Amino acid sequence: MSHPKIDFSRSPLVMGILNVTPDSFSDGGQHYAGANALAHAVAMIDAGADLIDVGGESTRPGATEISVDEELRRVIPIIDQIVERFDTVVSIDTSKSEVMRAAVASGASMINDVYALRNDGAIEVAAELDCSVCLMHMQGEPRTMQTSPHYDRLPQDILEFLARRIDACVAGGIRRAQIIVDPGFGFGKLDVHNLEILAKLEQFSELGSPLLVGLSRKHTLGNLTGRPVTEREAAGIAAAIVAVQKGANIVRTHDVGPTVDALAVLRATKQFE
Ligand code: 7PJ
Repeated sequence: MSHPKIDFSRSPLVMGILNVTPDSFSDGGQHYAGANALAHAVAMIDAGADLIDVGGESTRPGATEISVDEELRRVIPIIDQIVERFDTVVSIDTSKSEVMRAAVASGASMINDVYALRNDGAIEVAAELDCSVCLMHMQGEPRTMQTSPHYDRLPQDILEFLARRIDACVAGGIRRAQIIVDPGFGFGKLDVHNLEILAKLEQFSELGSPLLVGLSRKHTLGNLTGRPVTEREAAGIAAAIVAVQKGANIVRTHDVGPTVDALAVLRATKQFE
């Protein structure tokens, strides 16, 4: 398959979020309609996004589930349009194996699954497609995950989950080099959990896979700053810088331009360390 590969030699990479959902928590569905979605993708690519993560189903608590057909109607046209115009890596944010297959056929080269390929058929399809996969930790499931999350030890509980998922994926035929891991900030985690995981992020390097983090606009940043979802950009950039200094390779964000700028400063200082 001739889709662009993720170039980790240019790490840290910035992944721009493209929600094509009418009910996403962070942007209220403003990029939902076709022309708006493409314009937003173009703006993020112009701002320096290395990857675009296309998602058709909201995972926020209380979001309604949608059918495979509806998800395909949302994501496939925009993937086609991005791939036709740009070499930027397209990631498909889905947990459904049918959507994974169709998105990769359209030119996506990464699967970003908040269920870490735990749904039926997901590992088999990802192995067959031989594309990059992001395995994210989530405790519980989106509808109820924030009710009473509990951890015995952090970050060990999450490291153990991810290590088991890596093993299951490799046993299922996914090449280890294709695997990316993600602690899943906000997915079955209280503020204290998110902050402890961020503080101890270096430990994720023991998994031996590139690390993706997504803190952009999340509740913990709102609680730390007292700011609504539209005013969390600065907090998100600070969180991204902390994460990259502790080893994150990909930053998933709504605010691509400012994140790219902030990482340019960090990169410029790194050469003298
Ligand atoms: C994440 C995600 C994340 C990965 C969402 C939001 C909620 N995928 N999808 N990591 N979050 N890999 O964007 O606020 O943290 S949806």
